[in-house]
Amino acid sequence: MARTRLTAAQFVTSAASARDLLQTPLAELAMAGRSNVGKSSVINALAGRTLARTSAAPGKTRLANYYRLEPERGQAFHLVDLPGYGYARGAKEGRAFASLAQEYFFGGADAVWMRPAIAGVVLLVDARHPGLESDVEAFRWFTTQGCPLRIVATKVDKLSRAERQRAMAALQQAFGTAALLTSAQTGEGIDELWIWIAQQLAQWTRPAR
Ligand SMILES: Nc1nc2c(ncn2[C@@H]2O[C@H](COP(=O)(O)OP(=O)(O)OP(=O)(O)O)[C@@H](O)[C@H]2O)c(=O)[nH]1
Ligand SMILES: [Mg+2]
Repeated sequence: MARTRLTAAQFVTSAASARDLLQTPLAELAMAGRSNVGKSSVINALAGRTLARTSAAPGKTRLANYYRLEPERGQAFHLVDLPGYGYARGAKEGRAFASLAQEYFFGGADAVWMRPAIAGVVLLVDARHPGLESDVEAFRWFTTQGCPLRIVATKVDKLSRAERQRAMAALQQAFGTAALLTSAQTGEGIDELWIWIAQQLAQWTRPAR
């Protein structure tokens, strides 16, 4: 599979709170997952260049960061790097993350709609820790909304062959669906993730205003 070619890829803006979230006619592809799972690294792997800052210390991405990608074929869209959940070094900050993600997806604590701009959600889970409660909870949260979702297991380069087999089975067991195994380091699975993203973008229809 040839790598998806981009005619442009750039950082657009960071939203620190709900009122900074963008309202544009572009489709959005959201990257969700625990802190340190590798969201920013997967964004860089998808873009084929360093767009997002990564860090060995969890909680690097504290804002919703928007990146505009323009595939050679197909429509430009926004990749949205969301703050990781499960980062609790300071409960107040943890709550702020949670509420920003909540606002992003549902427009507020009591709202039930899914942001209409969302063409799909990539839920990243660490291949070394399949089936964590917070990941399963997030999975349920999205699926009850009928949101197109793909489970993407990260950092598979860290697994031995036997561990891969075990991880695949455990992921299937935890989520009831096959996870896509990826590595931002080796590029494994990134082309396949692009295929899924392109499908979601092609199926997405711009909401009527
Ligand atoms: N070996 C390996 N390390 C990875 C991979 N992806 C990410 N990492 C490392 O994992 C750490 C966290 O990666 P990030 O991409 O910053 O994670 P994040 O989910 O954006 O983290 P927050 O912004 O804190 O929520 C960094 O040290 C990365 O280098 C991978 O595929 N393989
Ligand atoms: Mg990040």
